[in-house]
Amino acid sequence: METAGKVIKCKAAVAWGPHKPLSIEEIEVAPPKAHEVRIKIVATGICRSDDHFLSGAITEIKYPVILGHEGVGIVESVGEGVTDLKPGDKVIPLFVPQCRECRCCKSPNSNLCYKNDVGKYIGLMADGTSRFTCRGKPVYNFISTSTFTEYTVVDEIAVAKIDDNAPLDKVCLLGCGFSTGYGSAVKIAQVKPGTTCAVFGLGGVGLSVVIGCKAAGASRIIGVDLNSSKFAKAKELGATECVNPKDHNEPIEEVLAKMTNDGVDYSFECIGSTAVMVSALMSCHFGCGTCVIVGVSPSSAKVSFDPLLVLTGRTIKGAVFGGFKSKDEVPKLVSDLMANKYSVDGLITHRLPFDKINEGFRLLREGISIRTILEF
Ligand code: CND
Ligand code: ZN
Repeated sequence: METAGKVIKCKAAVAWGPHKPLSIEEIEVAPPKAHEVRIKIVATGICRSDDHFLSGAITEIKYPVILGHEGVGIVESVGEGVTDLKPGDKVIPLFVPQCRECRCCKSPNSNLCYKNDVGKYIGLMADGTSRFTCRGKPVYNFISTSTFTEYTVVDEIAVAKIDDNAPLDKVCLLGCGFSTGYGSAVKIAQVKPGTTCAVFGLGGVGLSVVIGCKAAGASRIIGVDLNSSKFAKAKELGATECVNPKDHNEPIEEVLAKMTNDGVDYSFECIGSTAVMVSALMSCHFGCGTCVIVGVSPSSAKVSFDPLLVLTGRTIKGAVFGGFKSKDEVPKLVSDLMANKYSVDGLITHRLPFDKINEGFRLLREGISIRTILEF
């Protein structure tokens, strides 16, 4: 392409600090260095995790930064040494990379590549530098991806090539929300047919857990949310019942215990509230229940619970990105979507032009949207 090797000037939503709206700015995106890939982003979703940084709930991140981690795009150019991608390839950036060399990548039981930036928030390429500048200042990247920009640069271990015919206006959700929720049910909990599940938090992630529980053959899927306007959609996607804790005087774990003969087989926390994490743990059966933590909690949050809860036989576990080994498994998730093995249509409630990104965040904060897809 004629832009290869040159600095590209383009539009991006820059976060200059917490508690401020994103600012649409012209930025410069440097060409990819060795083992890096420059991508033209076509569509990106807004996930609650992006909002954790804007709202100041997670404080470790450095500014200015370009957020966004649920995107899809087309390779513009590749740096030296990149052998598995070429300009024109359709790709999904991966917020959990897969280097295939570290202990996690070599273990069948982990997907958290050592080269991930989740929780560390260093915000730089593998070589320790940034490819973005705005108004003469370097701009940090976000968990190996940065998709709130027309062009981004990622390390080759943080991008997966997908089918040439993939529907780009949908598959961006496989970059985070859908895969995270679906994998939490089918891969981390390994929900079995005929079982009972409770899903706390019916946003894009929780509803994807619902889709996963249904696909796995659960016979009861109980949605739990403080916002009852989420219930219709949850039922459409597979929830068999929904409960609003506000409608009950007893704690939600007691309500669920009564409904399920002493507790569910699997509970999922998809909110990021430490109080709900404990409720979710107490909601699963004392002898054979499994609780999966999916939500991301604020910086310095701590969970405390009676150890007897697990001593009696409960299991508590968690995962990022649904436990999927990203570079290997995202292309398969895309193929399965194209083969109609599942659908993400129900998760997409809004579409907006990229410039309306702050409106997209408002819809999420006010509990109106599930996923807004921003299109360039
Ligand atoms: P979203 O905000 O859309 O959904 C959260 C839902 O929880 C909303 O429907 C709320 O009404 C509901 N809720 C809030 N508080 C309570 C409560 N106390 N009891 C019951 N319901 C409540 O968020 P999302 O679906 O985009 O993301 C959910 C979480 O998952 C969030 O913490 C995000 O950061 C995290 C996440 C994790 C991962 C991962 O890899 N593990 C990846 N992406 C996002
Ligand atoms: Zn996410």
